[in-house]
Amino acid sequence: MSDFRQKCLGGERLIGTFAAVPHPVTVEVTAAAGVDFLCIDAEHSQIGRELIENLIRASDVHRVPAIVRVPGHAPESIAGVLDAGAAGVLVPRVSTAAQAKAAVMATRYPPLGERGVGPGRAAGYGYRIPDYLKRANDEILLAVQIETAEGLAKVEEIVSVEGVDVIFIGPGDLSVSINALGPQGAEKLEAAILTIAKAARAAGKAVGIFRPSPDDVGKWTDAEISFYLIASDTMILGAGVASAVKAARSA
Ligand code: 3PY
Ligand code: MG
Repeated sequence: MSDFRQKCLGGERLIGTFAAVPHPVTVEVTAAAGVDFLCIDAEHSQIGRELIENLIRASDVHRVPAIVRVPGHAPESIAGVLDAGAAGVLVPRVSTAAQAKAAVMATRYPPLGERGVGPGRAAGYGYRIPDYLKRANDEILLAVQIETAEGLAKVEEIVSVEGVDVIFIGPGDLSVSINALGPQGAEKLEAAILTIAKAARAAGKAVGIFRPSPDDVGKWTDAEISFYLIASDTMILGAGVASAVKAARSA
């Protein structure tokens, strides 16, 4: 098993961020800055399939595992990023056990799943297929997002799906889907997050969450959430520039 997957499954706290800027320089800078992993966001950024491989390569320069949030559930987009060398996938908007099972099938080679064999970067461009086949099922991380009202209602069936490693909570979509927006919805949203985290832990799954800032990581760690995506390169860049400019203006 890869160190990365082992740490995830063991519930070790891991801190990463989303890569949303479609350029390898940003990924290289982020990877060098000390994250435990990063997640290339192909769902909500304009990062296309051809660029993903170079972004993974940029992360590899600093030996930082790069997972990819795929745009949807299509097995071919999951296979494409794994062939490019991603350390795992984050599958958004998983609302049923059938969708979670399909993600397992797309991520694992037979007999565990239905991933197709090909000469991609992960398999040494075809020169190391047998070696890659031996280790891929063991090394690749599968995280699925629960972030809809349906997913919340069906949480027990989703967390029971064998082969899912991390249940990742998307509070933004969840708050919209269950109508828990803004400060008035905070209590409802928190209860939903805790319901998902508790069910996932009871089923032996690691739990992850997106947080826009690191401020409340301690609180969520107390709820046994261990896998964090904190903001994104665009959010951190904007906040850093704003704070430097503010400091300079008040000097
Ligand atoms: C959400 O909050 O909806 C997310 O998907 C965060 O990653
Ligand atoms: Mg979301």
